[in-house]
Amino acid sequence: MEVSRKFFCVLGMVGWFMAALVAVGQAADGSEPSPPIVVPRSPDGVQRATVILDSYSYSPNHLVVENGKPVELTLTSVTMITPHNFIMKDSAGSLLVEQDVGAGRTVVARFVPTQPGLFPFFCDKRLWPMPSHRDKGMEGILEVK
Ligand SMILES: [Cu+2]
Repeated sequence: MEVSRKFFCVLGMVGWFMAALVAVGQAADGSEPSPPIVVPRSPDGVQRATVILDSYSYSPNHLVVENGKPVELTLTSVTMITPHNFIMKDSAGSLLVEQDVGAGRTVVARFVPTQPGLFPFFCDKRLWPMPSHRDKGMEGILEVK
């Protein structure tokens, strides 16, 4: 009797903790769509932009680049603990970027778009049992013209 009461008490606390985790996850929800940023071309022909990664957003989250020209994205994380990443792939396989960005780190992702179109990028990190960062709004669009 005593043992089972303790068991249910612990079960109740775990349940409460899970609910609190989910609530915190949802409170920090989503990035607003930012206006499209046309990425400028440097004299060396490289299209360079800086993207800030936070929990749970990319800023800017809509980049416009020219097809066939190299792109260099400086990915800067401003989080203290939470790791993020930057994933972009299209079904045809013309674009594949998978870049981890540790908390507080800056890394550079380089690629050359070979096909015009709209390519979503996103963070697929997740702290189980919470939704993925993408589900919480951490995504954006690369527009190749
Ligand atoms: Cu993330």
